[in-house]
Amino acid sequence: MDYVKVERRDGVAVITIDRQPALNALNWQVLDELSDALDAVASDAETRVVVITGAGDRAFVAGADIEAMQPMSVPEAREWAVLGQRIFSKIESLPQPVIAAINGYALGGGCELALACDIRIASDRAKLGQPEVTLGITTGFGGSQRLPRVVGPGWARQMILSGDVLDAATAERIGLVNAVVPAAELMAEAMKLAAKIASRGAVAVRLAKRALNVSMDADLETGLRFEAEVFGECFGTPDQKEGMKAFLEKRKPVFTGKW
Ligand code: DAK
Repeated sequence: MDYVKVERRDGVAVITIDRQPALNALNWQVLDELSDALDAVASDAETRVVVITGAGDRAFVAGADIEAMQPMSVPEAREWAVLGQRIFSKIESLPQPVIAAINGYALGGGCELALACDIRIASDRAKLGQPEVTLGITTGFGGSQRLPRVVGPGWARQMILSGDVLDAATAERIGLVNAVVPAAELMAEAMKLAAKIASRGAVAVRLAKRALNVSMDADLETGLRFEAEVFGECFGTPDQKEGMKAFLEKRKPVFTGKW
């Protein structure tokens, strides 16, 4: 792959988007490669957590590629939006939790990529926004749907309708990112959190992600039914037996992650 690198370390897969001359902007090839990388980690039982970041110190992803989009016809733009949405939905429904380590500009499609992740940690140099209206277009990779779910309707409307770009501190204040850390510590902090999640019961973590996803779309009754379902499923796993036994024996659990 030319633009997307995957490194695996201690149960954590780090996916790096590396197209630095264009501030890691997403063109067809980057999206294709990202899709392949996601398929590979999704089916890798050893991977407990995924971290997505951008190469270099300037950008996470500065958006969909404006040069590639500029000449698009209406059907081509629709196809482009569907492709991007399909890949970002793949992130959302990946079995493992995904952490976005936002190391710089996360604009347009870059902000939408981060929104499809479960957790967002930003460097103090990050800038986030949905500037599509400044280019005469709407969001196309899920921003109008996921941003309000993350920050609420008020800030989502302000960001998407104005195109304003937020600094990291404001993004943290409105809940767009979970934490802001010094740029030099970003990957270490993201990996620390990833390692913590990777140390938990892997089946429980995967099922919890599924239940959280259901909470975004289903009514409460359906969501509660689903929660009862996955809660029950945990009790068929060795990790539930071990986790509770270890608690009662006042020791650390040794999880296997087996179903
Ligand atoms: N696409 C292509 N190239 C980009 C880019 C982008 N999004 N962002 C930056 N670059 C390129 C620049 O053109 C420049 O290339 P060269 O001139 O060196 O060849 C290089 O990266 C460095 O950028 P700058 O020289 O501009 O660097 P600065 O530090 O001065 O400025 C910046 C950094 C991030 C503030 C600036 O580059 C910028 O404003 N970039 C555009 C950010 C942006 O507007 N992003 C949102 C893109 S729109 C849809 C599907 C998807 C989407 C929408 C609709 N449907 C199909 C409906 C998604 C849309 C977007 O993401």
